[in-house]
Amino acid sequence: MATAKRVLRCHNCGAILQTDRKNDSGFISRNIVENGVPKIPYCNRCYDKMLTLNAGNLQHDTDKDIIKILNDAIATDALVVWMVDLFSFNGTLNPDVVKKVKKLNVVVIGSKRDLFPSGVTDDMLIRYLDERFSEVGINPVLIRLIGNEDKIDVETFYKNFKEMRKGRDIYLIGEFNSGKTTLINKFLKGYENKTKWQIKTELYPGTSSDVLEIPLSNSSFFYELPDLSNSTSTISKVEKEIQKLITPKKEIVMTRKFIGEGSAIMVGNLAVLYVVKGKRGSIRVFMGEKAEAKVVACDKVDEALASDLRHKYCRPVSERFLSFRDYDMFEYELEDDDLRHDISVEGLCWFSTRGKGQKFRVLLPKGVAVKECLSKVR
Ligand SMILES: Nc1nc2c(ncn2[C@@H]2O[C@H](COP(=O)(O)OP(=O)(O)OP(=O)(O)O)[C@@H](O)[C@H]2O)c(=O)[nH]1
Ligand SMILES: [Mg+2]
Repeated sequence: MATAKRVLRCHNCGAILQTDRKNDSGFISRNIVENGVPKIPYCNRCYDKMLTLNAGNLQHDTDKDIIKILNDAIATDALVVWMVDLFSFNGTLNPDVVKKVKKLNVVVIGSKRDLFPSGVTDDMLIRYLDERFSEVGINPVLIRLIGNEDKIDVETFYKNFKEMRKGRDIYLIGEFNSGKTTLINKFLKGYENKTKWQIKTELYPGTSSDVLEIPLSNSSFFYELPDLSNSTSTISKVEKEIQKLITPKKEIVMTRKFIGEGSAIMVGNLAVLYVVKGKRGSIRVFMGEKAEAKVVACDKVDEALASDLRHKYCRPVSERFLSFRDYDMFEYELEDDDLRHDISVEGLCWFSTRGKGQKFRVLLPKGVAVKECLSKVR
């Protein structure tokens, strides 16, 4: 009598899995099979494609006008003020812009301070910003935080910036929605124009971009530049309605999940954190008040992401991601250092846990930046 054997296929390309011919379709390493075929198996080729590693490979759109304007900032040794939204920011900084402003004095302002729970101190957030900028070679001369209720005292502003700008121009940069206009409006409330120039928005010479010019003296200006591209943020990948759901309006929500190997946390269909290796432990998820995080068995994630079922799982659900080809996957192995680490998805959420040598995978829409580093809140 013949014996029946189940034929395993790659979950992505459908090729029959085999361990002998490396260059043929369906090849899966023998050691993977020997350790027990994964419940949802992928051939090596498909698996490697999913593991597009690290932010360096991401597409950062750089506006040529901004680079042109920054070249002028360099030529005049100006001061750069770089605004980042403390919720969205995960250390992903546009490398072209970094390369330019590295040569200048940079002040970093973290906006939306008010969205953080009361236990979160300024020191924690300042240290986080300092670490993220230092890591790309920018050593900020000053880091400040600002929230909705904070006012800007123009006298103090002039005093604080006097030394750093040495009578020269200030260039304000930041991504879409980072709070630049809010900052400028606060500044203008106490501003008195004692110069011979007018405040105006003008086409910057040699570009097709409008730049707001506020005269600081007869020979120096405060410029607000157009938005830096946020092409690696979840915000830029989802529909307008979904943008509203993931952007916090109230205090950032922190939920705790106790999970271990074989379980995953889904934030709508926009991020999945799989625990591939590691004992049961606490994982904190920080996100906007309208997003939801749910625990699902790792082998049920694909089902939960399937179009007919996902609305049953959790919010927010974007209709733009229909199959796993629309996602990237990253893998992180934490050190066993007992320190608090974040795996942060730009513009959406961050997962925080103590390093105990766990292995995680993160699934997220193609092109969205994810980063692992010591925690924002620790
Ligand atoms: N909670 C909170 N919200 C803020 C803060 N600063 C800005 N916002 C909000 O964030 C959104 C964007 O702020 P803007 O000042 O328009 O940011 P921008 O960088 O000028 O953005 P665009 O010009 O639209 O690219 C607005 O809804 C603001 O109300 C803040 O400190 N706290
Ligand atoms: Mg603006």
